Amino acid sequence: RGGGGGGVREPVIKAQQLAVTKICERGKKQKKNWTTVWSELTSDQLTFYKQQQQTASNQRCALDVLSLWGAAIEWTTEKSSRKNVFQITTQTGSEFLLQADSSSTAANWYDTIRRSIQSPRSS
Ligand code: I3S
Repeated sequence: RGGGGGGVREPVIKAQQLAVTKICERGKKQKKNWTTVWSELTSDQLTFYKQQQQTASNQRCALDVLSLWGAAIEWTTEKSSRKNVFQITTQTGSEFLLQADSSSTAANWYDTIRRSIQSPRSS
């Protein structure tokens, strides 16, 4: 499988601006820091970029790459005062909160990510 680092890349299923904060990294609690990022979903991972566009100098730098293999997703109303927040917990014990002001946008991401988790491309 192509990882985030430059192997074969799966096609992008969904891409949009979302608010995200990592609250736990490999089991270690992180200080909450919401940022608006450009999120790209493929069948096996979610990648966050600072911006949508490539810079003139070809390579985009990912802020974070979240592997969906063995991940869990759930809505949460307790971990943030924001609305439309859902949490993704990775196999490696990292926790991300994702949020969109539009409930339909958030629900659409939730459903699409959940489908990717449930039926990853078997290649
Ligand atoms: O879960 P918390 O600690 O209430 O999260 C809030 C804080 O991270 C806060 O930052 P400071 O600790 O520097 O005040 C953020 O500004 C808030 O956005 C966080 O809460 P929400 O409910 O927005 O996720």
